[in-house]
Amino acid sequence: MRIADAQVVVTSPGRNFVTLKLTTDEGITGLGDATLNGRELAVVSYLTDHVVPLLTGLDPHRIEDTWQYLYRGAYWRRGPVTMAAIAAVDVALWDIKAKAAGLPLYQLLGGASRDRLATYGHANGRDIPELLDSVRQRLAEGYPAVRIQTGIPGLKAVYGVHTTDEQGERVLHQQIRPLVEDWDTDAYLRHTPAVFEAVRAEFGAGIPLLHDAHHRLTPIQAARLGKDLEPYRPFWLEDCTPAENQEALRLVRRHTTTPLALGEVFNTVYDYQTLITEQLIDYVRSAVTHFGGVTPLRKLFDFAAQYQIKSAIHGPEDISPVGMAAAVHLGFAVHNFGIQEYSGHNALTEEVFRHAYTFTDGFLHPGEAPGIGVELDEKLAAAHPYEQTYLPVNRLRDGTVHDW
Ligand code: CS2
Ligand code: MG
Repeated sequence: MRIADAQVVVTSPGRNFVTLKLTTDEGITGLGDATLNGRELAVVSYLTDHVVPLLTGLDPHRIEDTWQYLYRGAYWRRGPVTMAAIAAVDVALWDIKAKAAGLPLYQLLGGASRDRLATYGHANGRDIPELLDSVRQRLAEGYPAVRIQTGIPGLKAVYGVHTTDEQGERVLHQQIRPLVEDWDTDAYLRHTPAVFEAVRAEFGAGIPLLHDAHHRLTPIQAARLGKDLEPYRPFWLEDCTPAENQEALRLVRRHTTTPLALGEVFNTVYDYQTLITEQLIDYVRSAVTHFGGVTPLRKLFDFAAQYQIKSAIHGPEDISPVGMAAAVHLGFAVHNFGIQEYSGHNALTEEVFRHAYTFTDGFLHPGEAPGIGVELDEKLAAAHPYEQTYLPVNRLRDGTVHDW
């Protein structure tokens, strides 16, 4: 068998997605997600201009070799654009191989290690009463765990809380320039324990509560928050401090027993090396799409398992159903599965990407369709072309740019 064709499909059924579609000379197709939120066209070019010309004629069964060829052959290694492009090829090849075997992908990854995948959903509110309603909705949908994010008194717009326009419509991203959100760390540090207090008072001690600090704290501020949240026993505190300097987590770890999750912006194992070997975190967050595919992410999970660290694959709505399907197959097979983030997608996206994975009462199952189990409706995809969007930018009260 040989790769006969490679297409990059860009579509925006409510938000932008980039998908690679490979077709073999025997007519088997494979899909891979290459979506990098806010920088989608960079990956489109990397694939179209530099990778697709190399794929035709290759043996699709040589997944590891193709991965190494694209990683080492580029000379310029790592980074989100490169690894998203390589991820799309990797997942599409796994899709082809599993389809050729007539098996769902998880069967090629060692088979099922569980019956279903526990997920967590996003609950948010501009204030605490609105958050409590949102938690109630997620629990009613069956989510076994909930991430809680709120607005901060005195701040206009904050990560994780839907920004709405004058008509109350959710503003996702500015089309022309990034939305500017505001930030005040001290206000956030004072407010967040009160949020946990209110949710615990309303829903009790039994619900796993997660929170995403979204890279906004210094290590000592992260230590402070981790410690202040201990009485509420969070399931985890995510991205508590920017971790390009992995040693920063040593300081946080010294001060708090709150479990730490990190790494959705990481794209190779080297980003995690100290964090894992010194057990500075408890969950690794990279998505299949941003980490170079199933091949390297499986290796990361096996490395992390030696240090009792678990998977928690990134799964917001900007990971397409193709990327989500790959995540569900991998999470179903690995032993050290932790939890799967799942925000779901809007109805139109579900029509463009028909998938075999199911979400039932808070749990995911990959389904038994051969491959990753996703079909792309190219005609419907073409009817919703790319729209320029940016992720928001954060500024402090004095105007200084801050991590968003
Ligand atoms: C967030 C993401 O889901 C999360 O944990 O950090 O929603 C993140 O903000 C987006 O993926 C950025 O595109
Ligand atoms: Mg996050």
